Amino acid sequence: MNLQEIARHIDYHQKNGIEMEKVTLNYPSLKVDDAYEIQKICIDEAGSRGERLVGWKMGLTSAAKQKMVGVNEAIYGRLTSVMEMDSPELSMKGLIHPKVEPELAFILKKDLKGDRVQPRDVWLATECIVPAVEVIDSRYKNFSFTLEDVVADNASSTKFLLGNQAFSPYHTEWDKLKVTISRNNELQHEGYGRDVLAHPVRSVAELVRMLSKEGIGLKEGMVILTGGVTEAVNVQEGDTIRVDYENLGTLDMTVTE
Ligand code: 0L1
Ligand code: MG
Repeated sequence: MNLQEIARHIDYHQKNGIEMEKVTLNYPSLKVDDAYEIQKICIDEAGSRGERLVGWKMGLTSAAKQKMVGVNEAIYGRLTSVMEMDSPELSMKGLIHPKVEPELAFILKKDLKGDRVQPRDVWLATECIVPAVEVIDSRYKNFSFTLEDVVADNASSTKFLLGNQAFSPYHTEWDKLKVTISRNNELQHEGYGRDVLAHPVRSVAELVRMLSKEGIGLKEGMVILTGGVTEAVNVQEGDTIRVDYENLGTLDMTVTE
């Protein structure tokens, strides 16, 4: 099994927004570690086109999301500079079947590394927390995949929007924050910060511990998407999305051609 070749295949479909068959159909013996290696090779390939690694995401951090896609563990993916939206307009160009989900993003002021990192280390390393929206768009047909497939496809990472207002990590009890997501003025889902691995700070700590297996860590200035606070919502051209973060404000997104 040639991981470089599989990565080239996935990178092509990611870059061009074209759907594909699950890679595990042709490579049923693919292991999760191989899939993370493929993910890394794809991002190196994107790096050779000028994309910079700006952060990381945790995915499948709630029991509800794991059940929805039939995968039993949290996963991580890499965020690059082209994924960061600089306006709340999401163009459907290059997207296949996007979904959006509310997130809480941590922005770091210190590096974090090691297999024993605890929430207290994360607090000391966090500059601020920002309400965010993630756009996921699996390259697999029908959004259907195994754990190995979704890891190799960079945890469906596609775009993310950070709110304009950052908050001190000590501003509120993030696990008690209620978040709702509406599409075209109709409530779709609601959740609480605690739906992300009991507390979003735990998601960052878990990410650091997972990365330590690859011998890497998080760097100062990076953005960490901690995981969907609610289920994801399908979007199409013409939709408007509003995410309400209780007393921390709202984030709006419009979906265009
Ligand atoms: O961000 C997420 O939780 C999504 C991870 C990948 C699974 C999916 O595409 O739904
Ligand atoms: Mg997410």
